[in-house]
Order: sequence, then structure tokens, then C-alpha cells
Amino acid sequence: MRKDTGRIFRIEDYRPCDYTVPAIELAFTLGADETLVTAQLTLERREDVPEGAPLVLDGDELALVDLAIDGKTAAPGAYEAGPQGLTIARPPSARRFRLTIRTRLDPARNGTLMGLFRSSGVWCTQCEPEGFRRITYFPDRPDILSVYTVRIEADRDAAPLLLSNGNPVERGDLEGGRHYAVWHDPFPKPSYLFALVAGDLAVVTDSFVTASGREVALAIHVEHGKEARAAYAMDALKRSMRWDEEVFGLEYDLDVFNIVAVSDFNMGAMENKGLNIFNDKYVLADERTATDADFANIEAIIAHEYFHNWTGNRITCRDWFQLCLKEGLTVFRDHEFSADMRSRPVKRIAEVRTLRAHQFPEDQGPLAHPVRPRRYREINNFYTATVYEKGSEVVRMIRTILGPDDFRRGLKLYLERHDGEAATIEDFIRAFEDASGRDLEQFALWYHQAGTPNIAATSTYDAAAGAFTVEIEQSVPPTPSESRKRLMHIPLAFGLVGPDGRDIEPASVEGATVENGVIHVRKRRHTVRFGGIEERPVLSLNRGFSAPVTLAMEQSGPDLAFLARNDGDLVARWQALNTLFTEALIRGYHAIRAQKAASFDDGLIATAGAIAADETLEPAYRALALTVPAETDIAREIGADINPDAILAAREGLVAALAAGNAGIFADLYGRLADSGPFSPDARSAGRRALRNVLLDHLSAGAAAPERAAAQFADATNMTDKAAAMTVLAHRFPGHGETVEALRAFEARHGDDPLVMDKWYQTQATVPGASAVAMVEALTRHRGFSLSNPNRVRALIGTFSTMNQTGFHRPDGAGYRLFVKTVLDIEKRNPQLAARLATALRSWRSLEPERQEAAREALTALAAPPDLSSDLRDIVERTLA
Ligand code: B3K
Ligand code: ZN
Repeated sequence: MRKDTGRIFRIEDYRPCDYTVPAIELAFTLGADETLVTAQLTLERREDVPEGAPLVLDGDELALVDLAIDGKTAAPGAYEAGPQGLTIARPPSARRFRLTIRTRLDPARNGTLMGLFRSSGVWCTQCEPEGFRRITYFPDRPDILSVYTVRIEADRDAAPLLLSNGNPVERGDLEGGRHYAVWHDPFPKPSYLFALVAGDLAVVTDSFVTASGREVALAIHVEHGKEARAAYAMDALKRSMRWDEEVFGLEYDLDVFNIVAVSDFNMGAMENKGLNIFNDKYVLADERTATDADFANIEAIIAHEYFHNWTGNRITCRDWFQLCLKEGLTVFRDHEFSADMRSRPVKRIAEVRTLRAHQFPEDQGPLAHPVRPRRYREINNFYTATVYEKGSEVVRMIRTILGPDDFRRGLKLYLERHDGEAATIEDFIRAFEDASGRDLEQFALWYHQAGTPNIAATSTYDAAAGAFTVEIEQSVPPTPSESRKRLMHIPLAFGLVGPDGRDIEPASVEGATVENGVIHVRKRRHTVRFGGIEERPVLSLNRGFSAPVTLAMEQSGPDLAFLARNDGDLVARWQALNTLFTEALIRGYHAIRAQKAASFDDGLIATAGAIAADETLEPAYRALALTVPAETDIAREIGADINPDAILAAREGLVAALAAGNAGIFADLYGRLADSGPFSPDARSAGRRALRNVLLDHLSAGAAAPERAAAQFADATNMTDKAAAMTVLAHRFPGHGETVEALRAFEARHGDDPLVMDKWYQTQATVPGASAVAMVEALTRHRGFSLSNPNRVRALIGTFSTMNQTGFHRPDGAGYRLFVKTVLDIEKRNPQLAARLATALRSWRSLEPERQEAAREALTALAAPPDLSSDLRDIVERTLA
């Protein structure tokens, strides 16, 4: 593994490489134990670089076999090669020359899951961001674009399937039961997009005819016997391809498109040119094994990786500081796709929830960084919610500011101008400025400045003057290494909701630029005066979550309840009820901490009941509305001196009050939503199940016995209903006979299906309370548990540490001790996974003092080993700083 060197990479140090690599030929000889790689690089010295400038190539844990320069074996003194790099001090003076590098790899022992590794016997690669240097010596940086030709040779029985990027050119048999295939990718690409897969897999095929009439052969490769479970992914792929043509005018550009599903993968999936590699969790689904959430994730991730073909692959990043250039934009594109495939408001609410749950804590804690960071120690730690999700929000704001037409023109200009190039955020912004004639300089701070801006707003109505005045103030809190912040351009969509529930159009506006229902906040303070307002309106601000900010609005309970029932913007309407829930929970929390009972307002309970019963709202929307903020959401809103036990108690109190106050409505609805007819994963059917399962949880909170959940578990004909019932049993009725039996039956039925069993681990990892630690510890010794399968580790340890607030943050530190031991074990083989897990401690300073001390000890223990990887060292040191 890559040990920490302490080196910091800075954006201002960027300079182009002295040599480019216009072409590379790779030959892989795959063997049971070792793999031999021959790389033939065509190198070209840049015009402005003097003859003989040293050539420095990256490597990571490499073993060189031999090296030839222009076909002649190089003498050992002609170069310096070590595991971490190769330097030729005096390369040939000709502008162009060739290097032939042979390296020997041991994929079976590569636990990092970077470079070439084996997963369930399948050879596969992961090169982003710096994995290619684990295969051969290379200038492994995204601004080096090369044309790849790849020959793969392997045993025919072990690997009937031989895949790489681009189009297939040739294949044939060899002596001794071996065979080979040659692939050529005509599109120059950075090394991080290289991929190879070899193994014995089943295939599902289909085809797609592009808008211009080219036929593309589509294939999804999965483990034998799992072919039927790839049907939904194939359907999602074809819908993605059509959608990108229709919405963005972007067509696929190769003859084939391959997707491979593997079971050991550090991330969701990877967009390698023409050969996407997926965590099988995001490919395989059918009603008996996958939940509706799994189906939705598959649709989104298949689309995301496919969309990268243009935003990421055809136009890539100049350096890794520009990661959001491809990720933020591609997340925005996949969000839009899902919104078109499903329900737009429901999708938007889900995005807001995700952003708040994952990005806000990052932005508000020790790991905060700008959407485009300026420095990093380990780039793998920058595949963050800030780069991805906030990066997407920034693109969305550009559309809000420019309007859809100029936005489309700007994006088209960016794609045309930079096709085949490695670009920067400046290039991206310039395209929108050029297409729209607008100045985005102040707006660009969203890329450069970390931290979640806060908007404070108040409003007053002057009936005599017919004026409604809104006071808005922006502030950006300090973040690590950025103590002083500049004022941002924040687009706030809004509405003035009249007593009849309709928006009032003001006759005049003063105090800020207001365009198309958006207030453009650019100064510290704005006093926006709306004239010609005859009745007192209620302000609906940040509609559609137009800006990723925290909002502190002085709004009365009745006004919020009014918005929750009437706001024409469904996202803002959801927000109003959510704010009411949050405020009630925080009051309950403080009451509990003061040893008093929490009580909940009848009006709020009735509002929630009315929304549950409102048949004009789609079920998926009602499910979101009735979902009480999670413990982590409440903790984030409280902000400091957190006691997770009191949060859990407050939340349980509210859920029980909702159930008690609406028992009739909930039970009736639960009965009427029962599934009838054949299963369909479509959004409408999924929405009905989602609502029914939220109701099951609420009704069970008010029930003395687990009958309803046990019956649903027994009767369920799909995994969504079954897993939901199992979770309600485990969380609300721990230790009950029905719960024990359900967990046993689930394991007996699905014990040999890892993806399904992950749900079983997750359910138990989230059982609230102090006893979870012992249970999770026992599960680490369960025969199905393995530290080398990232999905399993995330299901148990990742879920426990991020979703089980009362168990993980036990005041005696027992949760942390189990966590530290496991993370350090994982670090030895897979540092990237260990570092990702360690971010669970990032909000430790917001805990109450006793837990804070225990967390500090845990972080100190994580930092203690002398030879930590750069991945874990980077996270732990920043978290402790
Ligand atoms: N680009 C990859 C992520 C690579 C992560 C490397 N640690 C998947 C994606 O965002 O589409
Ligand atoms: Zn991506």
C-alpha cells in the first residue's frame, strides 16, 4: 500500500508534463499467479522542452522486469526504477521515441482494489484516480491523453471473456488452451479511464440504434445464474442513452458498450471508456432480492456512468483539482434523468435530504473543502459529497441564474469547445459567460469557497402601504484554512403565497435583482420591498432548494403549517412540514435533557395526518412528508453538545405521538395501500410501497406487539416490503420471538446471496441503543462476514458508525473501540475503504463532553500506527486538527 509521505499537492503548482504519450500499446499475459504487462509507449517531447529533459514516470508498488528504449534493452545505469517510479535521466534527444516497459503484477494479492485485481476469480481494473501506475510506469495524470491498443492473453477456460476499452479488433486461439483478444479505442483518453476485464461471466445482450442511425451492441456481464437480475440495468441503460440524445443532443460514439458487475469494488461504479465496471449492487435487481431504493440507485448509477462518456471522457479534467468538472456536472445530469423518469419534486426532495445528510456535515466540520479544492494530500479522499453533490448544486444554480435556454447553449459551447481536451472549471464557467453574456465572477466563488452559506430572513407586511418587505442577510461561516469569506451570489427562488394558497404577483420590487421568481442575493444585506400587495402573504423562500444554504427564517408555526398545506412549490411545502417537525424535535430534545417530558403540539400531529390523507398528493411524496427527520438530521440542526440518547428519545416521542393522533388514518391507509397485481419497480408502485412502509413504522411505534410487522414480513412478495418489515421488527421489537424468527428466516432464505444478506447486516447494525455494540461485534465473527468485501464491511461497520447514533456514540467509548480495531484491520489491505469509514468520526466535536473525549481517544488510536497509509493518515489528521 501507498505509505504516507506527507507531500501536499497544490493547484498552483500545475504545469504540463514535458512529454506526452500520443499512443500506448498494452499486452497483458494473465496467469493464475502472476500477470506480465508489456507497455509500449510512444513518447513525444513538447516543443518548448529542451532536448534530453529527464523523463519521470509514476509507479506504485511496481516490479520492473525490463525496459527498452527505441527497441533496445536499456542498460541498468540508463534509468532508475523503484516501486514508486521510473526516471530516465537522459532520454533520447529525438522529439519522438518509444519505451517498452515490462512489469510483473500479482493481482490475486492486490487487496487495495486499485490497479489490476481479482474479484471472485475475475481479473478487473480500477484506475481512477491513480491506479494505472499500479499496472505500468506512466505519466499517470488526466491531462495525458493517449490512444490505447490492448492485447489480452489468458487461459480460455479461466477467462473466456476478454474485454478492454473501445472496439474489438481481433481474437484468436493460442496453444496450450490459451486465447487472446485485441481492443482498440480510437478516442484519446487519460490513463484513469483504462480498463480490462477477464474471466468467466454470463452475458445479457441488447442493441441500441443512435439518433444518427448507428447500431451499438450492448452487453452486461454478470455472474452465471444472475442474468435475469440484469434486465432492469439494461433497460436503464437504453433509457439513459435515449435521454442523453433527446435532452442534451449527445450520442454514443463506439460500436460496443460493455458493463461488467463485480462483487468486490471500493465504489459504486466506474466510467471507463466503453467498459463501465460496476459494483454488482448497482446492477443486479429483481423483486425478490432488491428494494425499490436499489432499483432507483441502479437507474441513477447506470445513467451517471453512461453520461460520463461525454462529461468526463470526451472532455476530461486537466488535473484532479478539477474533479467536480466531471462529477458535479454528471451528478446534475443523472439527477435530471431520474427526475424525468420518476417524479420531479420527489426526486428533488430526495436530493435535498442527501445533500443535508452527507454534504452539510462535511462542509460544517474539519474535512470542509471547496467544490474545487486547492490542495490535497491524498486525492482518493476528495471523492466527496462536496465535489459530487454540492458540485451538482452549483451546476443547477448556473441553470437557475441563466435560465434553461442560455444554460443549454452554454453547455453546448463547453462540449464543442473542449471536445478531446482536458479542461478546467475556468473553461466551464467561461463557456456559460460567453453563451449568455453574463458575468459569473462572483458566482464562481461557489467553486472556490468552502462552507455552507447561511441566509437569515425576516418579513413584515404593511397593510396600509400594501407593501411586503423581506430582510435577507447572508453569511458564510469560517472553515479550516479559510477564516475570511467573501460575499456570494445566491439565487433564492421564492413565492409570496396569498391566503387562498395562490402566489401573489407583486406590482413592484425594490432592493435586489428579482428575475423569474428568483431573488439574486449578492450583498451582505438586502431589504427587498414588494409593492402592490393587498393581502398579507406568507413568504416561501428557497423554493425547489434553489441554493444549497441553511435558512434561518423567523416564521411562525401557523405560517409554516399554512405552507405545509398550501405552498404551490412541492419542495418548499415538504420543507415547511419538515421544519415544523425539526423545531418540535429540538424542543423535545431540550425538554428531555432537562429531565422533563417531551410533548408535541396537536396542530402539528393533525397537519401530518391531513397530508397523509391528501389523495391529491402522490404516495411517494406523502411518504417523504411523513418521514420524521433522522437522528443525524436532528443532531446536525442542534449543532453542539449532542446527546444521541436524548435525540432518539425525542424522535421516538414524536413518532409515537403521530401514530397515536392519526391511528385511524394511518391504519386505513396502510390497509388500502396493500399491493395488488404483479410487481413493478416503477416510481408509482414504489411510491405506494414507500408510503405503506413509513406507515408500518409509525403504526408499530404505537403498538404494544409486533403483529402487523410480523404479518407483513410473512406475507411480503417483494424485498422492499420484506426488508422494511424486518427493520421495523428489529428496531421496534428487539428480542421479541417474532423478530428473532424473522432474522433467522431471512438468513435461511437468503444466506447464499451476499447482496441480500447485506440488508440483514444493515438492519442489525442499526438497532438503536447500547446493546448494538455487542451485536455488531458478534456479527464481525459471523461466518458470512469478511473484511475483504467492501459491500459487507460498509453494510455492517459503515452502517453502524454512520446510522446508529446511540450505539456507535456510546458514552463509554465501546462503539468507538470496536470501530478502531476494525478500521485498522481493514487499513492493512484496503486503505481507501478504511479512510472512507474513518470519516464517520468527522462531527466528533459537536458531541457532549464525555463522548467527545471518547471520540478523541478513538481518533488518537487511529493515528497511532507509525506506518499508516496516506489515505487514513490524511483523514485522521485533518479530523483531529
Ligand atoms: N469516477 C468514479 C469514481 C472513482 C473513485 C475513485 N476513488 C465513479 C463515478 O463518479 O462515476
Ligand atoms: Zn461520476
